[in-house]
Amino acid sequence: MFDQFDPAEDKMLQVIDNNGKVIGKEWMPQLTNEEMVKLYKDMLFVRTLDFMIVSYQRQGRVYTYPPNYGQEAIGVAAGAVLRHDDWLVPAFREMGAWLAKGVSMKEIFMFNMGFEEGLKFTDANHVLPFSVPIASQLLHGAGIGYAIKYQKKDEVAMAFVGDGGTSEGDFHEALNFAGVWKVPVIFVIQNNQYAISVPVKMQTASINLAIKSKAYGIKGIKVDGNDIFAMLTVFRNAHEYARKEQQAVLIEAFTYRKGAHTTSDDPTKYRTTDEEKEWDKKDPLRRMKLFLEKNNLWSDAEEERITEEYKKEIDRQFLETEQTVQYPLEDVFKYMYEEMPQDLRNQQIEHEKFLQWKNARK
Ligand SMILES: Cc1ncc(C[n+]2csc(CCOP(=O)(O)OP(=O)(O)O)c2C)c(N)n1
Ligand SMILES: [Mg+2]
Repeated sequence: MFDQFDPAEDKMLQVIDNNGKVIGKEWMPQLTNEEMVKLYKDMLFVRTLDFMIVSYQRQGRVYTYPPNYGQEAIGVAAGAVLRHDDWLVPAFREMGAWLAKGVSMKEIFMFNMGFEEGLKFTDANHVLPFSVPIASQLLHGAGIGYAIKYQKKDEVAMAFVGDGGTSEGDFHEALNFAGVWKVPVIFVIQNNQYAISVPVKMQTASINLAIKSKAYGIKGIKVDGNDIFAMLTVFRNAHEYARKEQQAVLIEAFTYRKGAHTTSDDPTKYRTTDEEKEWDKKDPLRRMKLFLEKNNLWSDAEEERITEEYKKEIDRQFLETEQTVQYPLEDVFKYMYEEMPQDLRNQQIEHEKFLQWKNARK
């Protein structure tokens, strides 16, 4: 696979076109009808959850949130390939993979409500916390890969980053380390065309991002990130290669962030509606749905029914989270140090006095 899609020739692996027609038959992953429908339902679930979190944010019930809208195929395909003991090293926009690894909706809600407990991931095995310091997680991923190899474990690490993250030193250090030490790590760049308002052409003069693999002596491939079949094929191959050959891989998943960078961003300031419309045609759910409909595996009625079910369950869990989380003031002060230093203690006393004064005024 890697040889047939040489990043130097700017080739991109695709299986279905914008109308859900199979154009790369030899790359169609082996799947039963049920598995295909499940992949679509997983993407639909991520999209529904994502929209609902944005709406909770607009109601002032969660803080800043980075939407997954348009990028659902990547996280869902990753989740379908990662095994229980494999390591997921997230950035902050791959919800399908988090859910598949066992991160709960409540934890996602809590994190976005500002609670550190949201990162405990009680039922998820080998998942690192979401990483906002761009690209820093890749070094952790490379280190985990080294540990896997050193301890001779049958595991693989998958580490995510955005297109903007490829301009960070951490990205290059992680790939260099992984190349030299030959570690089983799959680096995934979600190239969603923007780093906040900065377009990808301002990040690099390279013809694509996958080609950066060459400088580090590892395999690299560019894949249509809005084509779930293509993503699955590439992840399956990369997983097997990383595991069997004990080598790192770089995957560029070519996609588009249909939503805002975060809920505090306004993309109309830096991109055109024409561009957005072009990418609407490549929407990952739209394409997969057209494919399923052609094969009589899906219908609008089914979609409507199941979306309502999802919404009810998401809302139920969100309300439960809202009702159970508590925010003791001392957490703000106690979180940073094992033993609180005196100046912080003084701040806490001062703040408590302020609150007493404030409450007395009510
Ligand atoms: C080291 C660092 N620098 C700057 C920021 C501020 N920041 C947050 S997201 C972002 C853009 C990231 O773009 P990209 O890597 O393409 O990921 P995307 O948000 O598109 O998924 C920046 C600059 C940060 N979080 N960390
Ligand atoms: Mg980006």
